[in-house]
Amino acid sequence: MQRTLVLLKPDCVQRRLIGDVLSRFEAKGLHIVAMKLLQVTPELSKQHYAEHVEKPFYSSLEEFITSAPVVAIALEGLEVIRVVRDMLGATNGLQAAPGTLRGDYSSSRQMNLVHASDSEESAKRELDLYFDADEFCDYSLVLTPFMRADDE
Ligand code: FUP
Repeated sequence: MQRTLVLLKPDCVQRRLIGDVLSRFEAKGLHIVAMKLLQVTPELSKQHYAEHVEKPFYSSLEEFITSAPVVAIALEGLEVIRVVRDMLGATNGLQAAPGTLRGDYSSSRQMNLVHASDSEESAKRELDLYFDADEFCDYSLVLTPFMRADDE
């Protein structure tokens, strides 16, 4: 079982697509174990996008990610890091396949609606950035026996 950090970015919040995007994760059977609306500060942006801070596009990226609140979500599931990245599609909405979230809702490289961790290492680092340990809810879903077999 894995956990991943998902951010519904300012474009998602402003375009009132929170419900649509969340419903895709729920329909897929992923387990929401933490969730909150928050304002990303320039400091948090620099921590989150540490690998991009020196890149030419960083100032524009920081301006965007701090421009409105985001929804931070911790999702749990089998192979959830890869599953969610596959659901998002390519980084650039213009290249993302139809049927993926970015393919269906984004026509931009920057305003691509949703962020998701890309490895176990980044998932742990990013979950720690957005959530305290006591913000994770430990509960089971009554429908789990209808979502996957015991040996999966
Ligand atoms: P991803 O892993 O899909 O989130 O994409 P990257 O880590 O490559 O990029 C991080 C964010 O920077 C993406 F949301 C898109 C944004 N970006 C720009 O705004 N401009 C660029 O030139 C490249 C990436």
